[in-house]
Amino acid sequence: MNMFYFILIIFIIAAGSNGEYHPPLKGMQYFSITCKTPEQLSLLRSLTNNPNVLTLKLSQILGESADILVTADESSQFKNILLLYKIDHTIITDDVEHVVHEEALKNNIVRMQSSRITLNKLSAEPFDYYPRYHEMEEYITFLAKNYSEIVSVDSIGTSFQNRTLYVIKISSGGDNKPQILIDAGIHAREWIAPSTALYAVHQLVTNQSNTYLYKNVDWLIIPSLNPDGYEYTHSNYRFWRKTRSINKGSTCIGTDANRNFDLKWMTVGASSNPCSETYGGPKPFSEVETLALKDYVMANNKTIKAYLTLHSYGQYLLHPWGYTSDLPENEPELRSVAERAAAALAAPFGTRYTIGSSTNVLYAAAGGSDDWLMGVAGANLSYTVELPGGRFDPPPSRIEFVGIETFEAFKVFQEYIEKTFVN
Ligand code: 0X9
Ligand code: ZN
Repeated sequence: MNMFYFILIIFIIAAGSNGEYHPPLKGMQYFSITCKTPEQLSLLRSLTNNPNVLTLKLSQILGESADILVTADESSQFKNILLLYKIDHTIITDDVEHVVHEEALKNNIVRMQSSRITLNKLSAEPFDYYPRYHEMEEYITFLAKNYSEIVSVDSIGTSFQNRTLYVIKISSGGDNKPQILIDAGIHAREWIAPSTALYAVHQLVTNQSNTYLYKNVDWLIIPSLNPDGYEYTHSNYRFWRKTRSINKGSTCIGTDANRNFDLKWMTVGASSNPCSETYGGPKPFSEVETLALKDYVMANNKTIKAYLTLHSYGQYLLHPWGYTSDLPENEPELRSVAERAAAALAAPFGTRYTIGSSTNVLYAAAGGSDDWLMGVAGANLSYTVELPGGRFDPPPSRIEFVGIETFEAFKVFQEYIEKTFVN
C-alpha cells in the first residue's frame, strides 16, 4: 500500500465515518448542581458553553438543581471550578456509559417481555418500553386502519433521511372545528416525549369515556418531529439532540430544530456554530422537519387554537416568550390555564410543575416552535411541556404514569378551547 492511501485510511479511522464528534461517554460524570446566587448561576452557564459539557436540565431558579454531564477529560477541571466558587454539587454517577448501556438493556428486556412482541400482536395499547421509530409507525398505521371512524393519519413531510413525519388526527368529523396541536420529539434524546404523545392517542382512541374530548375539538398529534435524531439516539449516541442534516462546510451534523423557527431567529440563546448543541441552522426553517411543521400549521392556522410541544425534562409548563423576558399580552390567560392544567396533572400522583415564561423560568432562547406558533401562526395558547426525567428519561415502567398525568393536563387545554371557541 502506498503511503498516501495508508495516511488516508488512518485519517478516516481517526475521524470516524464522517468526522462527527460526540463527547465520549466512557468515564463521563453526571453532576447535580445547585446554585445559590445569580453569580454562581451565570458562572455555571458559562461552563456549559463547552462541547464536552452536556446540559440536561438548567433553570433560572436559584436553589433548583441543574443536571450536567461532563466528559472524563474535562471533569476534574469542571469540579475544581465548582469547588473554587463554592457551588454545591453531587456526582450522581461517574460512569454515564454504564448507565446508558444499562438503560438500553432494560428497555430491550421490557420490549422482549412486552405482550406486543410475545404475542406478536399489534394493538392500540400504549408502549410499555421506548419504541423504535418503525414500531411507532406500525402503531400509527394500525390505528388508522382499525379506528378509521375517528383516526386519520397523514404525512406532513419527510425527514432529512427520508422518514415519514406523521400527524394523527382524532376527530368526530366536520370542518373548521377548533384544533389542539401537540408535537413531540423535536429533541431526539427526550424519549419520554413521543411516548407521552402516543399515550394520549391511545386514551382518546380506546377509552369510551373520552369521546366527549373530540366531539367539538379536533386533536392533531405529531408523535415524532425528529425521527432521524430519535433513531440515532437508539443506534449510535444516546445524547443526540439535533436533527441529522448535513451542514455545508462542516463535519458537524444537525441543527437544533428548536432554534430554527422564524421569530427573532438567532437573536439569543442559539449558536451559529454547526458543532454546537444549540446551532440555529443556516437560516430559519432550514430543516425539512421544521419547514414541514410550518407548512402544516400555516395550512391550518385559522383552526389551531392551542399548541403543546413535548420535551423533557424538568417538570415545567413554559409559555412564550423564549426570546425576551417581556411577557406576552395574554400572559394572564396563559398562566391561568397552565395553573389549572398543572393542578389536574398533579391530581393522580402529586407531580408538581413550575409555570412561567421560558425566558424567566429556564433561559432566553429564540427560534423555538412555541414562540413561532403563538407569535406568527397565531395560536391563542402555546406551551413547551418539559416532562419528568429519570436518570435520563424515566424508566419504561414510568411511561404509563407520565402518560396518565399529562393527559389530565391535556384535557384542561381541550376544555379551554371548547369553552372559548365552541358556541
Ligand atoms: O431549550 C429548549 O429548546 C427547551 N428545553 S430543553 O431542555 N428540552 O432543550 C426549552 C424551550 C423553551 N422555549 C423557547 N425557548 N422558545
Ligand atoms: Zn427539548
